[in-house]
Amino acid sequence: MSIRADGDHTRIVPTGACYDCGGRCILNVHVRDGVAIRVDTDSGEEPQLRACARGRAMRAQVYSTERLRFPQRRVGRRGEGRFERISWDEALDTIAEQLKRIVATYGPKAVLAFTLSGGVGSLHTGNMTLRQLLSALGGYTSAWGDASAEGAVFAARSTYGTLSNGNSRDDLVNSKLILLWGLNPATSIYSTNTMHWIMMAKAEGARVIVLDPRYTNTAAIAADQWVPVKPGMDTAVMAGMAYVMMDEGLHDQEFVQKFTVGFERFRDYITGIEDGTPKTPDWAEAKSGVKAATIVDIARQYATRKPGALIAGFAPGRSAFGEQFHRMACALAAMTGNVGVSGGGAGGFERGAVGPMVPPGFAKHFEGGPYEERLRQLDVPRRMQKQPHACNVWEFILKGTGGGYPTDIKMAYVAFANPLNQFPNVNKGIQALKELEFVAVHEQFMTATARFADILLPVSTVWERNDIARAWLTGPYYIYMNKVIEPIEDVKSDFDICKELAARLGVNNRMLELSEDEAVKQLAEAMEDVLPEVGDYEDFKCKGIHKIKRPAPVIAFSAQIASPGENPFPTLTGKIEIYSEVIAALSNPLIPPVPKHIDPWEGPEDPECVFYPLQLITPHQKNRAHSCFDNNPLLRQIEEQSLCLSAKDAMARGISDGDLVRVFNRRGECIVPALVTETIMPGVVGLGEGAWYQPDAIGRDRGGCPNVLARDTYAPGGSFPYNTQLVQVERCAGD
Ligand SMILES: Nc1nc2c(c(=O)[nH]1)N[C@H]1C(S)=C(S)[C@@H](COP(=O)(O)OP(=O)(O)OC[C@H]3O[C@@H](n4cnc5c(=O)[nH]c(N)nc54)[C@H](O)[C@@H]3O)O[C@H]1N2
Ligand SMILES: Nc1nc2c(c(=O)[nH]1)N[C@H]1C(S)=C(S)[C@@H](COP(=O)(O)OP(=O)(O)OC[C@H]3O[C@@H](n4cnc5c(=O)[nH]c(N)nc54)[C@H](O)[C@@H]3O)O[C@H]1N2
Ligand code: SF4
Ligand SMILES: [Mo]
Repeated sequence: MSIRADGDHTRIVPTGACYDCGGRCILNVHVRDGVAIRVDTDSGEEPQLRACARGRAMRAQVYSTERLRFPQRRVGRRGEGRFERISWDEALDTIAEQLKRIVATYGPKAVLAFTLSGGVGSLHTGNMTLRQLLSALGGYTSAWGDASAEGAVFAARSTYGTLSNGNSRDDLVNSKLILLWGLNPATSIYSTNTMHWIMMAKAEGARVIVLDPRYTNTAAIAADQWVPVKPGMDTAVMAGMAYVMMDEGLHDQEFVQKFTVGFERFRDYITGIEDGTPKTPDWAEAKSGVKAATIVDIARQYATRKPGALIAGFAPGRSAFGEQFHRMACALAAMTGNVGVSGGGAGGFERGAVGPMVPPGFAKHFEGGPYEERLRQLDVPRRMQKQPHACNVWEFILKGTGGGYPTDIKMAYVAFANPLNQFPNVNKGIQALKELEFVAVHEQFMTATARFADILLPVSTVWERNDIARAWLTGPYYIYMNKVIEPIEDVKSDFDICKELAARLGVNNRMLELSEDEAVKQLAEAMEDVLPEVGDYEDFKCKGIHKIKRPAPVIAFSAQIASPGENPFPTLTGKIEIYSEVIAALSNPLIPPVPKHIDPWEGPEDPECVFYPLQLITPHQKNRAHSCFDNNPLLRQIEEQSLCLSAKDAMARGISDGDLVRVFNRRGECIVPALVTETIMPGVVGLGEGAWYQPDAIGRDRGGCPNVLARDTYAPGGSFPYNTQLVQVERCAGD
């Protein structure tokens, strides 16, 4: 087994990967008499996969006194949070009965499966547990839309025909210029070792530019230049850069001619031939707050300091027209000839070619395909006819077929997710959850969503079961997540729960008939690359880690660039589609076929600014993985939940550092301490995502959950606009 003895009674169990936290690292857990007593991390061969603060605080997570330890049934009103202990039999019987009743009365589509990013491995995920069960029962409704990166997904599909657009991270050492556009890997990890490779690149002489409304940890550590940009206005800056390159003849005309389609139409937009407005640096300055001279300077740097990697972070894409940000980044990468070359970067979704997050069957659904299939992927209204968008799922529940949606939802089944906290518009979410006939939740903690359960089942953590994890986005390795300890008290894994429910419901499902070990092995087999790479499976389990050795970094599209005749891009035209025929067929002016800047709703030019003059962004925080770890006492000491605002905006409102402030808009309000700082640009405020929603007696959120304020309107291409919101802030009188 996966165990090394160290002389006394302590076993060291190699495991790793915590939550959907931005990384996947190695944890070596010391276990004595069945109790995890200490956590170590990778000290093996380079590059090491070393744990962050959160990983090192996992013991406090697993053994937290706040863990749910037994099944519970709601007493009191739904959402009130009053429960009584019941037996597993009673709990599972109730869920089985309700599922049967609802499916028999309304059909299987009345059951909404809420499974999000709580599952880290391969087996212990929504797809392999709850969705297997519900499929066997006849089906279910699920919402579509990737809360992280739907804008990047849209851009990658439409421009390149694949989500695997990323060079492996070790290739950064070959870059002469790195643009971190809305990216803060010192905090968000963004694949274990991203920061490591950025620092290695710097040591080799690379110049790093960070474009972010906040002066982040990454900017402080790595940036040669920090460029604050107004949220949602990044595409204007990019358009200004494109203008400079075209005007000064700095773009790579030969590359453009050979490998792209539609550059001329993009040029017509940029130069203003199309709409009468040239996208000059002055035009971009007026929108973005970035000086025209700076835009000229960055454009020249990116066009001449080659190769250059422009990494377009997911966050600016989580905005009103997020897909345009990512499409425009791809266009700039292509204009400068940085696609398919070492040290460059293509933009897009940037999943690495080796060790990506590819569950079985994923590639078939999301890559390439004939015209009709591509149209189906990009046509949001058409997708909405079948499936709700996760961004406005509460509206969908509330209105149902009466509001033109495809189904009436009667039951929510939640596992691996905390949607009330993590989806936009918490107050609407509360109304929606109250409307349902039945709510079942599997959870580790009493989260905002768990409080709305009728039946609440306690589940295991990653340390209490076996699984396999891949890298987060990119990285050449696999982790065998060995079970470290027996499950605490009376908790079960989601897999075991679904097996027991399948038996009660008398439904057959191949996956749910296997043992945990067999199921993990089968998934390893289904993931094609894993077994050939790891070789001896038992040895892989024993070591807990397999790092793939490669002679050189993997460069996305290198084959397409090396021999274009033989290797077309996986698009309809075989080229990089700066202009997309498929998008043009949508005939939606808000999704133009060439990338464009479109002023966001709730941006600096929205009339709502009179009432709510500040742009709110909701970054991911060092001390949490979304809402996970928020209640971890060790991590609480790292960062307090507070509203970040500039000294200028604070002074204008008579706010001092540490004062309690009220952040509000038409959708809700949060009361949190203010962090007055020079590290955020005036006009913009920041409230970290993932803080637990904690309403006080009159319904004001005291936890600082930004989704109380968030607008539940998805972008035309499907992005969640978490970073597009207007708010007002005022000093909070009284307590
Ligand atoms: N305002 C704002 N909101 C955001 C974002 C933002 O930037 N701003 N980011 C979005 C992004 S990128 C994401 S990915 C989503 C994440 O959205 P969610 O996936 O809903 O986020 P988590 O808070 O990680 O919730 C996962 C829940 O699963 C539980 N869990 C963990 N392991 C298990 C398990 O084994 N079984 C079960 N049953 N439960 C488990 C955890 O306790 C936790 O409550 O949030 C989105 N929300
Ligand atoms: N510590 C930590 N790490 C995480 C997570 C976590 O919860 N905690 N979650 C993981 C997950 S699931 C995901 S999807 C990723 C998300 O990773 P990201 O999307 O990269 O994370 P964010 O922190 O939201 O945003 C990165 C930076 O973008 C800036 N930003 C926000 N809006 C804009 C904008 O409009 N323009 C520009 N130029 N910059 C903007 C923010 O100030 C922030 O510094 O992180 C992963 N890593
Ligand atoms: S980045 Fe994620 S997997 Fe790595 S130690 Fe931190 S929480 Fe754990
Ligand atoms: Mo995410």
